[in-house]
Amino acid sequence: MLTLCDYLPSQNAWKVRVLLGLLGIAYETRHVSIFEGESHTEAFLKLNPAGAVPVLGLENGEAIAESNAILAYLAEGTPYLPSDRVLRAKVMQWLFFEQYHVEPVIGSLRFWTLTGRLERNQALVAGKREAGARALAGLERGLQDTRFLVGNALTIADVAVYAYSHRAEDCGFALADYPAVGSWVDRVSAAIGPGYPVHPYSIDPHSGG
Ligand SMILES: N[C@@H](CCC(=O)N[C@@H](CS)C(=O)NCC(=O)O)C(=O)O
Repeated sequence: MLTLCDYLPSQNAWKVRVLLGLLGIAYETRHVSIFEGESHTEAFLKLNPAGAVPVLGLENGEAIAESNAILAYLAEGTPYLPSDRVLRAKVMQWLFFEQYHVEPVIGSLRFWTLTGRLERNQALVAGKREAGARALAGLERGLQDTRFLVGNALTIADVAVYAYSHRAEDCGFALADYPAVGSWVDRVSAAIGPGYPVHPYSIDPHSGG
């Protein structure tokens, strides 16, 4: 059986939970206490040299890290990752967009906001706010004439980009300023369905949240 090394408040891990659920794949969860340093032990660094969750452990002992790489692995051969070369490249385009413009920007600001780390990162906050607004504006432009990021149905591009962008209000962005993003958030939310809660940092006494 697959094993997911998980940390519940992580939206990177949330992406993987969602896709495993949509695909109906059974898996075991291994909770990793990242604020107690569990993702930086020698054993964990063998699974992911970057020392972060999520990591997907395969039946053959291999481990795959980086949330979007895990999504691509799981989605292979399913409608969530089209086989057409151009559509597939467009899915990749949004996965890379997410890892450059969304996760390290909105994800970091949200993390700092929800765990009381804004003050100590003050020097970076203005730049992140500007970059976050640029990311949402880019997403807004990308969603002008399409129901989902790539074509007319949910793909892993939507799951990945939605993970942090739909929570942008947690760190001070107003989704009402981005109407196409707002409608897409509703569509993705309906396509994913209930059953994938966003866990607050406050469930982890070590997080500061
Ligand atoms: N680019 C990575 C980011 C992974 C990441 O930053 N994970 C966080 C939780 S959201 C983590 O495990 N942090 C622990 C640490 O860096 O020590 C991905 O998409 O999977």
